Amino acid sequence: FLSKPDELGVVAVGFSGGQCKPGVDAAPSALISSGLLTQLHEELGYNLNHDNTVHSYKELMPQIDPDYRGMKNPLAVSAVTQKLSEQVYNQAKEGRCVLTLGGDHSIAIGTISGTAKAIRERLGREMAVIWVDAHADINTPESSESGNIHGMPVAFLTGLATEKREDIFGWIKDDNKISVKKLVYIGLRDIDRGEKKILRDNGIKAFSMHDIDRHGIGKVMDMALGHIGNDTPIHLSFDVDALDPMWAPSTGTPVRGGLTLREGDFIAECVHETGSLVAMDLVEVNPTLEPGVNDIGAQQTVRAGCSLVRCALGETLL
Ligand code: NNH
Ligand code: MN
Ligand code: MN
Ligand code: MN
Repeated sequence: FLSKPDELGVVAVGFSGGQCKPGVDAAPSALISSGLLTQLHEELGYNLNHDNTVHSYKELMPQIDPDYRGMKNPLAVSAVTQKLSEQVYNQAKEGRCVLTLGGDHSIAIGTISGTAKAIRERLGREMAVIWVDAHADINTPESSESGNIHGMPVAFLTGLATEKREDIFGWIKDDNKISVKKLVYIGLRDIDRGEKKILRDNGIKAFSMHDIDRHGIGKVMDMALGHIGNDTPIHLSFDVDALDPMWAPSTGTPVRGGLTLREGDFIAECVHETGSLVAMDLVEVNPTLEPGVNDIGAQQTVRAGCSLVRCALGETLL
């Protein structure tokens, strides 16, 4: 194991400023109320290092936050992710695997920048990222059609997007970044035109739903982990919208034709089996979007999210 096997750092991030729909900030409380942390402690045996707080970072919110280079809420997202980066870094540098419960996917700017730096310092290694998502989230501010920063985290984390202003992601330094060579996507099926060009031009490894249909999830995981290489620290960033809306309907941008819950769990299990997991994000659960009757969609989505996390942390290990 590249992290202490029985310890887990937990950061709960109630933040929704990376996109326009309220409610994704309620996910950490919903996941925790449904028993996730208790299960991790009592059933999987982790010692949890958690401040028992769902952070909303209200104190960091600017009074006015005008669009900048087309980005919406740039000051807020930058300030929150910078603070989160430090929280995750502090956990990871102690050798703990770090679980972050989001929040929208913009928070990965904070989590990945924090782990990347801690892993460099602690292990002298560059970490890999497995990004499981219907979307590639690799827009630059200029290529983005929406201006939502949750569609841009990978661009800032790889240095494909940069900004000098310290208060708008200029705080992301080289030691916070990851290489495009160590990035692998799984589950893609809704990629913007500009993103397709970025993926092609940079030769980024991506397994779309088409690849999963063709090869099956087992072969795809062999190829994905083969690309990363043995013994490479892995940060798993899991957007719940990678799952088909049948399993995870309560999310801001559902896209049909996604992973079954079992395929999602399998991805998480395979990452666990490597022994190289150093951090996981679970993002984009929005329990206030309820397509079903009586909360059923939200409950289902929360349960799916809990399952993904437990699988990544070793639940199904015999
Ligand atoms: N690609 C779109 C954008 O940049 C959608 C991103 N939405 C997501 N990403 N949910 O995971 O706005
Ligand atoms: Mn205890
Ligand atoms: Mn995403
Ligand atoms: Mn997505």
